[in-house]
Amino acid sequence: MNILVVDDNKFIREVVSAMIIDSGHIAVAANGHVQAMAALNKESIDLVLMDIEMPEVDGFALTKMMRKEYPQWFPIIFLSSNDSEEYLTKGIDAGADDYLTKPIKQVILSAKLRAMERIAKMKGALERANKQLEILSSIDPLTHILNRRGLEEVLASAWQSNERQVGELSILMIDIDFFKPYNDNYGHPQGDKFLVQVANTFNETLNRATDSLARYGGEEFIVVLPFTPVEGARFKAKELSLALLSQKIKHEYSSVFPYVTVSIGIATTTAADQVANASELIKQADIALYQAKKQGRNRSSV
Ligand code: GH3
Ligand code: MG
Ligand code: MG
Ligand code: MG
Ligand code: MG
Repeated sequence: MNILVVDDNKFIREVVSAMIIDSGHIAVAANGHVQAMAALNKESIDLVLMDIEMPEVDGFALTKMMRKEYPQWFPIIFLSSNDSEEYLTKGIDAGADDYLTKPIKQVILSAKLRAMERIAKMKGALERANKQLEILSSIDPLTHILNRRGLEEVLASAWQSNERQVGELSILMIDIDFFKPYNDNYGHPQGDKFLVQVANTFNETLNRATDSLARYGGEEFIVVLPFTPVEGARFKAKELSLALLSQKIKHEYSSVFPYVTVSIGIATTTAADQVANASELIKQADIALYQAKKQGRNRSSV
């Protein structure tokens, strides 16, 4: 751990720092609130050992200041020569996690550091698990692409940068043609396998880092194309349907083609136009998709 020792007394800073180093940690010393806050800003500090009696800002106030400025928790342990109950209570209430008295013994400090390190590690594991959950909640378990929730996040941020940068933003809504008869005849498990294949094919065909692919519904996909005007979106739609078609996935029950095809609805917005928000854009793509279906499927429509 990187341990910050805050004490106005140079001798104590040195003695405590030596103990920290002996316990296998790294010591960073600060003589008061200015140096302490600067250290927190500059380096990654895992734990703070805090003196109480200091000129200008005392340890209680500095602890409160740290808790206010840094919402990310790190352990703060008071190290004071005052062993009164009042000080201990005040210290814990100011936001500290433990209270030790000076002079401190190496073994005690070392043990307390180990205990805090254990808590900090648990907190780290919890944060990583939360982050993993957050990611998982945006992913479709079947195809491993973004789900509807993931799409909403991606589209919201694409929408925001579109407004700021006055670029153009397009989306494609892709629906598989005659997928119900595909399922009914080849079986649902085969239908699922096919959906995975579609997702993989689309993913491989999308080569811009800014483009995103999501599973919007059962057999509906949405592609978000930032910085892409309508001509680009049309081109991308063509590319995606050709990529799928080139795989020649047999579909004897399709009325348009002996292979699986898709219909695509395209919607584009610019900074100045009439599409009010991201869900409006999806609505327009849905209308365009309906047109493509009505016009005979295996095509795209704006
Ligand atoms: P259209 O050409 O008009 O799109 O006809 P369609 O048969 O594809 O009709 P629709 O778009 O309404 O497709 C709905 C069908 O998609 C119903 C169901 O059989 C299939 N489907 C939806 N979600 C899943 C899924 O998760 N797995 C599988 N295997 N099939 C699904
Ligand atoms: Mg002091
Ligand atoms: Mg559908
Ligand atoms: Mg439909
Ligand atoms: Mg369909």
